[in-house]
Amino acid sequence: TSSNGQQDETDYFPEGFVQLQNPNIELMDQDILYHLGLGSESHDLIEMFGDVKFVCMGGTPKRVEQFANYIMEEIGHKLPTGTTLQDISRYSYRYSMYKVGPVLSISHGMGIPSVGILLNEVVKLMHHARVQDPIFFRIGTSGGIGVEGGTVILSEEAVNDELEPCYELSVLGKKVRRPAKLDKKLLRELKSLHHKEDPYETVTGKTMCTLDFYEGQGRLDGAFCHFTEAEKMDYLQSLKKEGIVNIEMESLAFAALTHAAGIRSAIVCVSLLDRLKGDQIHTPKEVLDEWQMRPQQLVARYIKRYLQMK
Ligand code: R2B
Ligand code: URA
Repeated sequence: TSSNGQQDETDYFPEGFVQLQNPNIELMDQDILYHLGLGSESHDLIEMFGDVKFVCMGGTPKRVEQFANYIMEEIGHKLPTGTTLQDISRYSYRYSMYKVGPVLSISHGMGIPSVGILLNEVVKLMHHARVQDPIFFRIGTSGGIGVEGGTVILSEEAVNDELEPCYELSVLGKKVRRPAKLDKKLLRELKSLHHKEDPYETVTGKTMCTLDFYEGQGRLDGAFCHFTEAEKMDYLQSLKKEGIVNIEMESLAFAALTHAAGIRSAIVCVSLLDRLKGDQIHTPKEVLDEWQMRPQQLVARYIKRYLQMK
């Protein structure tokens, strides 16, 4: 650990347990993970989650439920007889969480605040459950820049709208900046799992994270727009020149908070459209559903390979 309390890529905590950078938690009788509907005294978190290795997050409850069913099939995991897959966080009415053996599949909602709250609680969950060296994935959707719809995009880093790889949060009224770094080795491994036969491309590049889907991503089709199409195109072209391949709304917090916690992580998104060609998502739902399986397939290949190597 370096003097600023951040870890670099290879410098993880002893024994791989997830440590909290907060002395208060150990002093509390119980830690309530409010938005997950769990607590460190009300639940046996070690028994429930101690065997977790992979945490996969996606925006919607439906997609993460689907991923849980898909990964169950892929890794050949059997639920105990008479039981079905249950949303562990159903009583929180906020996020959905499914567990399939070593894999947790959790919805994060839309935007930085939503994924940020979730990550605080999931990092604490990893700590309380004494999980060792977990790997986090965001499996998401995004708008491509010069990239066709259906393309899989692996993020090299997350940048803010000033193109800095930096997540900024106000703490006690002062801006705190944290590096939005992703794990380079994990990225290379994921890239290598693209198959030549896959009927789509898998590309890498920078991901821009915004606070809005419409004006904030230069769309002409929101309820508000005070710029021209030419200004929009200039802006998107300038992003492309800077190496930005896609735009979405969670990567900054996801990258920065996993990095700050010493957790290896990667972001795998599918592009829903090429923003250089339009703003609205016209593609039929069945096609979008098929596209959204692509990041899931790549992450499933990684998980399967990991479990086979064990
Ligand atoms: C991608 O898709 C959502 C907006 O439609 C947002 O959560 C994101 O990052
Ligand atoms: N998600 C986004 O944030 N932007 C898009 O254009 C598509 C999905």
